Amino acid sequence: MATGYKMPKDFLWGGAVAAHQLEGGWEAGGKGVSIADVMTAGRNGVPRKVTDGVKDGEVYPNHWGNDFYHRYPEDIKLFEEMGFKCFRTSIAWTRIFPNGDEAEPNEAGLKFYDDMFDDLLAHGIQPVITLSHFEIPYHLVKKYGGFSNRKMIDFFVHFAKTVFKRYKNKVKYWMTFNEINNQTAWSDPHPLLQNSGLELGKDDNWEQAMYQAAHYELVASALAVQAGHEINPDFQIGCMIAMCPIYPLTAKPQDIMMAERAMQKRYWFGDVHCRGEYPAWLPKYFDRKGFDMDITAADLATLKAGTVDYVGFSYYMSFVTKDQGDDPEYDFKEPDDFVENPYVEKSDWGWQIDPTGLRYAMNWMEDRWHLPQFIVENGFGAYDKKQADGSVHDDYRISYFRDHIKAMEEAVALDGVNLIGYTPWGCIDLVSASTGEMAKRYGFIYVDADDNGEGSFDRSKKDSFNWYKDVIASDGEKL
Ligand code: P53
Repeated sequence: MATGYKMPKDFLWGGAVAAHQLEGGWEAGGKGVSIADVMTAGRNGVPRKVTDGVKDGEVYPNHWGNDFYHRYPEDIKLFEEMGFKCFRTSIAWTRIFPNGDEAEPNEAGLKFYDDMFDDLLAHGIQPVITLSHFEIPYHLVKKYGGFSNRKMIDFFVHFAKTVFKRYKNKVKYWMTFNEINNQTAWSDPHPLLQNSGLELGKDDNWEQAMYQAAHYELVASALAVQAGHEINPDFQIGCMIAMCPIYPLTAKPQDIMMAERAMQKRYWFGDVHCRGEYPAWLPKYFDRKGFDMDITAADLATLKAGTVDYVGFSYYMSFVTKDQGDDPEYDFKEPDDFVENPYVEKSDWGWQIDPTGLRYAMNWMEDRWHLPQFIVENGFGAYDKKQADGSVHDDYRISYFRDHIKAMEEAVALDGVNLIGYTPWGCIDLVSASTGEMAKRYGFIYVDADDNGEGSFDRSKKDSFNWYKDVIASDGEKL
């Protein structure tokens, strides 16, 4: 057993999920159709399909998730048993505004979260809430083109204000847009739809569309931050960044410059969220590319006035850039310009395992953004094997967590990073965002369901359950 550093008593140990990946109940209580509801099941290496509406004969795993909608009281008891201080989930936008453009919210949807949050609080667990986690109402995609349309700012802010007011005495920690920077990989239609509700055609300029959508999201986020602070000055409202640090290929100076540009391209979203300003290189880039952006002076003032209170981020892996040749523009393009890192291992899904990268990233963000940090996702997706006696021996998951928690504690104890909490991803097995599989499991809690939604959906503890329970009970010392 390794010994870690003790974390402060008020450190928020917990777990993380997102509504569309575990709730199921996709039509329950008047819920509308979200983009996740029109995504079919993919597989490792096989992308999910997006259908034009919900079609007969297709498999839509988010329609049932892990059935948390009906089973959450049992799950919350298990979270309490592990010692969770907090539970990160999202509010499914389509439970509150089924189409997204209604004036009045859906009371049944609001009531579902009231009840669930009350149950969490009764078990000593505080909810940590993401407003938009890959769950844009499908109607907003079809009618308005998602975040290609400035009107989306109003729809999002209306949604945010509605839930801020309703849960102002139940939720303190909020985040606006989940992994807003995943769409850096703009040549892939999947993140464009998940992040921004964009469905683009052959003739569209996908890269410009990504920057424009992200701009509207950043303005919407800044308006939500301001509104939230008016509704309850104690709110802590963060951004949510997918942090995968990007390393240079070698010590060759051009490789260093390439990695710097790659980091700028992946993390400018955080610069705007945290500093309220576009970084210097980006307007130059827009000019060079000939992007005619709709960014007004009023928008820039809004961004400045709506900076976030903390940096929420996910951490799974790191990347490496390839040799850029002698191009002085360093036009890094994700993911084409990534190469494999020979110094690290990979998961079965090719995600590079790099605990030191977590400590590196925390230092990098501390130096750049000077804000408290909250690790709101970290974890290991793996094929688990349930034994005849019902046990799951997931020592590989324990080993991933041990190494990453150790790196996190070093960043706090040795480097002075101000860290609020740690919520491992998919603390209970749920549907994978990228592949739609149930087989890519992250949980401490096993859910008996397969990729087609067959199974009892019964819950059971994996070996990692008791391991994480001991970590929390020892304030992170017993790893
Ligand atoms: P899955 C890509 C890269 C890093 C994190 O991912 C990502 C993604 C998009 O899938 O997503 C986050 O389920 C996301 C969660 C997601 C989790 O990481 O693809 O915030 O919704 O489930 C793990 O293995």
